[in-house]
Amino acid sequence: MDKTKVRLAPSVMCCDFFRLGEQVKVFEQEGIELLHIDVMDGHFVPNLALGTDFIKQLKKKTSIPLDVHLMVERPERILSAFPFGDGDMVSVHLESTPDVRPALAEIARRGAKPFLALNPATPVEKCKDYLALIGGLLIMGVNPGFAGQKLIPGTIEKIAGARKLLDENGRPDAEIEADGNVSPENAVLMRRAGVNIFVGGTSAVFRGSDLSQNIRQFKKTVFE
Ligand code: S6P
Ligand code: MG
Repeated sequence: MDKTKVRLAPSVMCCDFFRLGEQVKVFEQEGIELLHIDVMDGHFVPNLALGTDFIKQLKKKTSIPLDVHLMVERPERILSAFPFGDGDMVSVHLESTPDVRPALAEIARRGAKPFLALNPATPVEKCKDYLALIGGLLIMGVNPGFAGQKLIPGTIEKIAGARKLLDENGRPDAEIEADGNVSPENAVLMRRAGVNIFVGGTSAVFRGSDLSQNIRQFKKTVFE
């Protein structure tokens, strides 16, 4: 697979949990190649979401690779509880632990692609020391914790800065993922700035009731 292939990763937190199986089937039918899983611990972010048992069950039901977004304090302490492996992606936040290296190394050791996630207030330059250890950067366009927020001004410029940092430091192969208010309109600008993985939440995949139509429309507007 092209290392920086353009992909839409629906955010499972935004699914209708009473129709989860049906909605995952739609993702499979629409050729979705990544499912974004928000894990929240109530400490790193002021909310709780998706845990290890949920992810284990989901993995049994679908072969779509997972994109696990860990919004937890000290992720290195809890990584072993998560069922990720070859073909999956796992993001840890730079702000979530004093040293992010052990977590990134453990994710890679288990065959998944380590991503470094950045809160809106964290400058991209702070990633410089970790560029050799990552498969990509996850740039938050909103403060993590809740779906349905508005894009923080300056996010598009920050993405362009992240792309420049990666390219200038020998990592043109590294991916950039955008998370938070990734509407088709914002995603067009994000793509131009260097994003190749788009998290689809309430602004894209889950607006209205026709998920298939939303996915098709998003791909048509942003990918083509
Ligand atoms: C937010 C979380 C996200 C949301 C997604 C929702 O803390 O990390 O992945 O699920 O942002 O998308 P939207 O379009 O509602 O902002
Ligand atoms: Mg997320």
